[in-house]
Amino acid sequence: MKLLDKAWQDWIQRNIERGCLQADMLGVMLKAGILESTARFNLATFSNGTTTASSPTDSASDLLGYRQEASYLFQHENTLVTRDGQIMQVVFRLDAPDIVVLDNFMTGAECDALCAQSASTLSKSKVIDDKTGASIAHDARSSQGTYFSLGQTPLVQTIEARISEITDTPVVNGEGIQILNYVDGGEYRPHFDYFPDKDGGRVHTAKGGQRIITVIMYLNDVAAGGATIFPNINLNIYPKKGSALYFSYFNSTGQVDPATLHGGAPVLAGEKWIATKWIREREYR
Ligand code: PD2
Ligand code: ZN
Repeated sequence: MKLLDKAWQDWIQRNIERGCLQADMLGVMLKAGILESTARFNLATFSNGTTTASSPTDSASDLLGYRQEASYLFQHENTLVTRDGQIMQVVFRLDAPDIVVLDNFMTGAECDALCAQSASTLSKSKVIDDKTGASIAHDARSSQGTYFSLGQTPLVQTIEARISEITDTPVVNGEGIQILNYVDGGEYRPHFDYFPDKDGGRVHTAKGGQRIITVIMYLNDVAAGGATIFPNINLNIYPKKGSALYFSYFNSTGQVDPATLHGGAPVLAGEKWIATKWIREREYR
């Protein structure tokens, strides 16, 4: 997120001290042409802790050394309606790490179509080698996967527009949607989605910067197992067809949140299909 210049930072602090309402200040900032996401972010950051947004003191993120910044996403309504008319419900939120689950992010028909359009191009999933940045096969990841390029099909465009809207990030900051299929004990052992601060990571951050947000969309119901697990905070999110898991892990100082360590637990019965969208700091092309 973009920090505003010193004059705006001082203006925010001065007006908070004078007792101005943040809603009024937001109005002034929007009229001045500041993007809403940037305005809210700066209001939360420069209001001397007087913001009503989250500022936990003993979260896993804090204990692991990540400074959680207030997020305004998903704070206000329980039901979201995206511009294309999809009605979704916020059914879970955690402030630090910043995790939200939305029900009905996609329709059943969209989930089925995405799986059908991917089935013929699946190949063994790989992981990134920390040292070289190369993609390599590894026991830690036993799924089959494929990618769509940005905007590849009308359905992909619809989903990408929805993701852009709920995350308040430009479509062009997203990597292409990845589809994963797990069967028979298939899993993805705990890892971070952000790139390591090592040579192998820098190969990837050179374009588009760091990954900052992940959205995992569950494309089917799984008979047993297959939860997305966050071992540092003992959280398990179970797949539910059409629902989406959102988590973010990057702050304005460039820190990444180690409490977002996560994995895909083994699928014990049936199969699991997901779509993953990773979002970068900047345009990714
Ligand atoms: O399949 C999952 O639940 C899962 C778990 C961890 C997917 C990813 N990471 C991912 O696609 O990054
Ligand atoms: Zn992951």
